[in-house]
Amino acid sequence: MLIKTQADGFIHPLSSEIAPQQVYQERRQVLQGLGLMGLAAMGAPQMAWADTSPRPGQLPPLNARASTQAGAMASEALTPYKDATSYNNFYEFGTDKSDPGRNAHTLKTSPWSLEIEGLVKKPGRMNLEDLLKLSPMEERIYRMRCVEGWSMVLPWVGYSLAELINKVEPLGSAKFVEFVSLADPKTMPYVGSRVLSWPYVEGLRLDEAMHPLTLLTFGMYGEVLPKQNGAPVRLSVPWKYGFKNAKSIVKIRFTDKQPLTAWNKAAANEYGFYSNVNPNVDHPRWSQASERRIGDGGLFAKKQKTLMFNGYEAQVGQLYAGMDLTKNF
Ligand SMILES: Nc1nc2c(c(=O)[nH]1)N[C@H]1C(S)=C(S)[C@@H](COP(=O)(O)O)O[C@H]1N2
Ligand SMILES: [Mo]
Repeated sequence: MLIKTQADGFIHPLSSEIAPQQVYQERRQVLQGLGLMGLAAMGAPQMAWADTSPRPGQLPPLNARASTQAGAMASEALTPYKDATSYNNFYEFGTDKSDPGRNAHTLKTSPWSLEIEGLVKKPGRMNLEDLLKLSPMEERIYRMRCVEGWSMVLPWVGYSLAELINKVEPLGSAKFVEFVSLADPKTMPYVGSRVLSWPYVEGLRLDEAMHPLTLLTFGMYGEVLPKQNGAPVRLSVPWKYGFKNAKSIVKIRFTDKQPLTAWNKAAANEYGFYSNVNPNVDHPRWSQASERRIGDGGLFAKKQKTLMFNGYEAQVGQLYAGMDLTKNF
């Protein structure tokens, strides 16, 4: 079944129809173990909301117009859930890929609120419960390409960030959006360490933030986001390197100046503001021409070619018309 979204006109298959059977089979076994089978027909994305892990609040069910984009995605297998939750970057919990999965349990995701500030008509604090209700949830299957050379294919759940931005009404002077992650040294053991400056900050140009593909994300694999993946709310910007996807966001600020981001502060020559996936621009210390898909047979798996804009050029290329993307990396 192909579904055409009202909002963006992209045609796309639902994840439950793309997902290799064993992926959902695996989830099914977990749910069976928890005694939760029978709550919904297997295969329906809503199924996995039947999860007993502590939740920040009840997430609404998925909207029927669940969306992602078509093209190459349709043939790609989802990254196994266990890889997506045990191989992470979340430096607040350590710099090793296995650290977030082991340490992020201390993150307190409830109560949670998001502060909206800066150049908007309606600044203020929104609690998570209201944020969850702001717009219908959609499932979107996105590739994620980390700057370190690996990638995943993940079924995210959320709604376009544009929905929230429209609600708070940016002023004409707003040109950029800054995203600030929680920085709580009591629950995040590496906040205070010198690997990055804290809090973790990321940013987008306003038109990038408004693009329908930019997803304000509350879940993945039909469930509430695991803590190591940035619970209770994070970004998913599929055409940019993974580090643009700020996790556990507590503040969104509208500005007239390009935000100074955590990675840009740490190494400006390595991590530019735009950070669009561009296989033609090497990282100063390594090539970006190819990537290793996590879950595909480990370190020995064949690498695959990285695509311009991570494969989303048709949707987002226009945002950068006339820009030199080797200078604006
Ligand atoms: N707050 C915060 N957000 C973050 C990071 C981080 O260290 N802290 N790491 C980024 C990087 S480098 C990547 S690749 C993605 C990884 O997301 P995942 O663990 O859900 O795959 O999160 C990004 N968001
Ligand atoms: Mo990354």
